[in-house]
Amino acid sequence: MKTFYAATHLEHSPKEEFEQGRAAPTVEIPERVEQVKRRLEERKIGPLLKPKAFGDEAILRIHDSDFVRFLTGAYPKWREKYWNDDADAVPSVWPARGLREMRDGDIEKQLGSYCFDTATPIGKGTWSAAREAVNIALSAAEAVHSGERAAFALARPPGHHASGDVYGGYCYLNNVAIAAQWLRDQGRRPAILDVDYHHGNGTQAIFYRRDDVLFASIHADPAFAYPHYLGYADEKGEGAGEEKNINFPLPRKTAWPEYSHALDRALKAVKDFGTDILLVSLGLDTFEGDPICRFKITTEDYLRMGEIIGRAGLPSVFVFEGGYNIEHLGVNTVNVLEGFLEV
Ligand code: SP5
Ligand code: ZN
Repeated sequence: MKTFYAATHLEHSPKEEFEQGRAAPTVEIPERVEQVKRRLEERKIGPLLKPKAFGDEAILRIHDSDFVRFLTGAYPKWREKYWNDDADAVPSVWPARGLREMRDGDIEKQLGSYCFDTATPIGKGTWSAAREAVNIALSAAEAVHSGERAAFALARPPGHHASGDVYGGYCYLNNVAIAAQWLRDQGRRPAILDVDYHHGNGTQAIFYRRDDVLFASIHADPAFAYPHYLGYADEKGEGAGEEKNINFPLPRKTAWPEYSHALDRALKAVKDFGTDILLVSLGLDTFEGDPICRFKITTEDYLRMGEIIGRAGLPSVFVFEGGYNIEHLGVNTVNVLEGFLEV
């Protein structure tokens, strides 16, 4: 299996995020991707390739141009306002109910309007890393579109929490959605299976009213887990998109028997959709040892997860999302890919 990787992500290295009432070191760090890269090299499951440079058109099929323009210039604008400080850009005020939703002007105003949490800082290298992550996802999609059985986009920052004009959850541009749209534009019929612990609210929002891309997500119940405001079972799509959005919210401490049941149901929906290419939002934060999550998936289970996905018999594009147990992240990730390849 080909893996696409670029070192650009190393420059996206936020210092802290804000949650539970305080600033804390972020868990979305460069070492995540570097661990997976090392494990891939160890296991020799295929070449590590540099991504191709795709134009902005593919991004603009999913994201609003004002949003992309904002992300491109946010850090310089922040630096210009706070020239005597070196902190990353994080919002501190939001246009909640009763306030005006204004997206232009002052950088503080823009941050609150485009970002939905306090965990997604914009630093010096954030835009170039997010931009390159898109190239990585598109390169993997192109490889599979051209006939490979599967490919892996080893990219960060992740993408599934970002929608057309809102970012958050460590995500800026929605890599998997951009890749799915690109595949649509090549005439394919893609489905997205999201196995990250957190609901892929951005991906859901992007395709919610559409009948040409299926979104199925297995995640921690938002009644107790991030992102809290989306990902419930009654969200089934709207208008043309009716029944093309499927959520499987699961309780705390979910282990393999219950998880695999949801996975089977999700893949059945993927097949019934007439999918001819599968994109997997591959988050490994369902792991029993994840520092910020509460599922009980084991290292062994990830092999089985890969096998079950492989048995769906679809050309598959794996796009890296979350997963924060640095020590086990490499093995867990590559286990999914090896499980897939064993089929
Ligand atoms: C891509 C991805 O996995 N994004 C996840 C973003 C989650 N950000 C906030 C999570 C807050 C969880 N806090 C739990 C603390 C337990 N000590
Ligand atoms: Zn996650």
